[in-house]
Amino acid sequence: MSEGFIHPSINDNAILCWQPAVDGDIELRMKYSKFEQNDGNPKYPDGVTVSVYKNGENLYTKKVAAPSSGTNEIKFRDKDIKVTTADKLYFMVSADGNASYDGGAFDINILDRKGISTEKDVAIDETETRQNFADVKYDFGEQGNNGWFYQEGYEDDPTDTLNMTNFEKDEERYFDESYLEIKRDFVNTGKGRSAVIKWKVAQTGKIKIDASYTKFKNEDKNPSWPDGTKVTIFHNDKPLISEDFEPDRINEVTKRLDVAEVDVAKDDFITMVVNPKENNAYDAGKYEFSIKGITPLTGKTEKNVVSYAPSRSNNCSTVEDFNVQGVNGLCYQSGYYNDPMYAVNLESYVKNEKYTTKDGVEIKRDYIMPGNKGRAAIVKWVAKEEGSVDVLTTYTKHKNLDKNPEWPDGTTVYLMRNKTVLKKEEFAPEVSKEVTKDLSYEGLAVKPGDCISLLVDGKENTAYDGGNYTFVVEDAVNKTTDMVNRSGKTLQI
Ligand SMILES: [Ca+2]
Ligand SMILES: [Ca+2]
Ligand SMILES: [Ca+2]
Repeated sequence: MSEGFIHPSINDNAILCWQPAVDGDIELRMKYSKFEQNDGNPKYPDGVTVSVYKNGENLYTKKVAAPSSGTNEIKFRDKDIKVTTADKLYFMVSADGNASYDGGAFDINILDRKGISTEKDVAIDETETRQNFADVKYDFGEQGNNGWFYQEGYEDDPTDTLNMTNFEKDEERYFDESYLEIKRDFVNTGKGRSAVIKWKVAQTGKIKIDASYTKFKNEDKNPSWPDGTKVTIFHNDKPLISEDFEPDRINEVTKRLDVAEVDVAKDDFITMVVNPKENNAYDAGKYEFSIKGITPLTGKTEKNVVSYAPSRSNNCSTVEDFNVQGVNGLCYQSGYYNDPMYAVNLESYVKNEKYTTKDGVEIKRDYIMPGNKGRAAIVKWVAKEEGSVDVLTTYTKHKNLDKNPEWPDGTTVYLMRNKTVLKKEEFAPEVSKEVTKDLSYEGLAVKPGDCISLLVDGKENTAYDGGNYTFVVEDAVNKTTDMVNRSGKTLQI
């Protein structure tokens, strides 16, 4: 018996024994490889029997033949064994009829499973309606944030996985003693542990998945030792796409694992599993993993709140009319794809002051801030009647005061009628001055229900993307008829 070898004799079983250090729950993973035989009479070796016992209780028994070439491998896994320090686990190899070529090797892993948690044990904050838009790059943080979980797994299994417990806030990483490590854009497998990044589906519908994995170079002293990784994207337990990454010594290798379309139900899971294969040497890599909804967002829109009552006309002003959703035809929304018709009303409202979201969208009567991962901030007005209107609107980009002035990437601002772009302006992240641009459009023909939107897109990041805006619509024909007493006071125009 040695570290990599175990051989029974004809009269004596070979036995390894393990005794728990503390009372608790353990997971046992056992592999046994039966080495090949080279007997003069290849029919003679009769293999071995491998057994696992907890004290006198048999947990597993398997007959393993001696192959004439290569190895025969068996695996046994028990995820939940209760142990006390008085218990003993035995791993036994018996020679059976004869001990000819009965050599083999154990690989035994015992994992402490006390106090484990899974995605089922963590409540996701659903105080705002969660949408099928998520991106590890932006959402990375505590377990459950925007539906994401960072876990350890075993081989390719996406379902039976455990939350990593050691979240190092300052380092922005999950890390454990097996060297399993997950960051917002970096992943390393652990010894015998797969890295699992899992997202809980927010709403029933159709989504697309954008994912990629970049395998770093193999720089091991023993270049033939690393065995690469296997990366798979699952919908629940069903693999959608899988790629193998060889331990390339010369190149970093990037492969995409995109899924163009998949039907999902609320509370399903979309999971990336990075399997270390047999060892985790030089398994580190970069990754991307994001979800985008295809079917419409969940929530209320202008259709739920805007009235066409006779008291309303083709006039509005955010400064005058800022209020609950729908008042005087105005809605304060966020959405994706730079499409104001792919948007929903913001839900969190501080009376007479602002609308906000947890991920940073903010709209006031004169201030607007977009969200990340493509979440635009939108001020939308719905036309009351057919006619011609003047849309008077400006946007003022605040100064870029970021410590790293290279990082902010500015905004793009659109004026749109329904899905059509009427005006578009780029705002660079200027460090020295505020920049105001006018996106007004005079003499715009509208029909009842047409949506006129000021849309602010934060681009790749939303650093210093806040800006002031004005947004006024005036009926181009009946300018004077409705200037008074819309909101109970006289307008000073
Ligand atoms: Ca034998
Ligand atoms: Ca590996
Ligand atoms: Ca930006």
